[in-house]
Amino acid sequence: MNARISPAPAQSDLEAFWMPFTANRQFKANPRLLTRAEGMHYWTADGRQVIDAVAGLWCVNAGHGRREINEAVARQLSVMEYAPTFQMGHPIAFELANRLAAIAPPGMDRVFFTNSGSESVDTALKIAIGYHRARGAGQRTRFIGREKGYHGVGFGGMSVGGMVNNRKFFGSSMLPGVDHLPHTLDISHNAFSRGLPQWGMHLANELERLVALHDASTIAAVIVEPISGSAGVVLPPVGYLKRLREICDKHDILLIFDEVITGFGRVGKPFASQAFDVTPDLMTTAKGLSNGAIPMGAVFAQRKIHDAFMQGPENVIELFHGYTYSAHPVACAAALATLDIYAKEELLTRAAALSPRWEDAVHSMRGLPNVIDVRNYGLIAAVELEPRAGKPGARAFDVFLKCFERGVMVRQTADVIALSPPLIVERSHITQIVETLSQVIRETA
Ligand code: PXG
Repeated sequence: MNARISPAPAQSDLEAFWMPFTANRQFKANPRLLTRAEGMHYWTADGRQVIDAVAGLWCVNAGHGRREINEAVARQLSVMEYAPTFQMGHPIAFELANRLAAIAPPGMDRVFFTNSGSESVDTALKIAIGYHRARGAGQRTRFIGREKGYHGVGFGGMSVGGMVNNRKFFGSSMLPGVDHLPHTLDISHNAFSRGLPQWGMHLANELERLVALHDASTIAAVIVEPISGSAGVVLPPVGYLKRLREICDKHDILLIFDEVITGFGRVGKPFASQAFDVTPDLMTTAKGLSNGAIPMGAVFAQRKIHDAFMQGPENVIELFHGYTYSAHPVACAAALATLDIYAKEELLTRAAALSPRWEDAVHSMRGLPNVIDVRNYGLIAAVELEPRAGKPGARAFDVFLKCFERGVMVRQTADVIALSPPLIVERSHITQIVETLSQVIRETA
């Protein structure tokens, strides 16, 4: 059955795995090991049931252990475990691209496959530069990202991202010519907003300032997350994304939405761009695309972007980019089965129906000790805590640990607790998550 890890592995058994984005020494002194998952739950190595309030890492949107996905993966492995997509093709890659195009925002019906969000971001940045070059504007190479943005950990994504810790350790080893918009988190104006904050649309006008500084003719694209997840859930003020779109259009700058977190139903529509009625030129996705079962990412492009590359001699490769595992057949099988589940269970719109109940539940935490903000949209929420003096992140980390001990897995970044449950979440789960978190916050000085 399940690969069991012994309930109390020796410290030495944990040393070889250098864990990502983890306080390795702290973890290995006190490991939190997950060994089984089904539906809304994980089970720990010592047999405790833990409710998953973050869909793994914002990816298991259809819940854990989905039989249809597992069977599709097993079937594909037995038929053809691998086939290249460089100068070759296999049918389900085309089927998947068509299925994705059918749920995509208007006109975004060309799909480039990757294996992760980070790869999707680097791919989109390269397509943006290549697009301008193909149209005779090869000097447009600059990118505008945003403070607090998270676009993965490749050099491209790190450069346009705005998470200080993800940047400072790597010095100046980043893409040249990148500038950043200000972030839109302002608790002094927007604390405890329900849904999108009313204040802050004008922050989009900072793009005009950056265009004036660098000149539009040097800028390839603006990249933002419609809602930032990793930075602790940062919402776009009402009207903000539309304003970014207008300014980009005015200056012939491409707009890239990084929907790695917001894609595949998280905000009540298949994609955030549909929820916010703003269509980008390129859209990066991963995570929920394959329900986290097999790694996969995809970049959606407006047809005009794709078509700009389709010139010159027909025997010449148009885009010098791709991965050995682009459109890996097993990942395609997992994604197709995932899309079937999303369609059958109407999961890509379920968050819209649940979000009023979700909003009420999470805002019940207003007034608890040290809670300085609660923010929400779709099936996303964040509770921000007052940092302990001189110890940023310590209070929220304690809350994260205690929640896990009490059977609720949440995410913590700095002093923010983020929630993003699988889209199959029921009312009783929401109650359990919020009651446990509330109790823990009350007990955590
Ligand atoms: N873009 C966005 C918007 C993301 O959220 C990536 C790109 C990179 O994806 P990969 O697949 O390369 O990791 C992400 C990843 C968190 C958390 O808890 C968020 C991510 C990853 C890990 C943790 O907020 N997002």
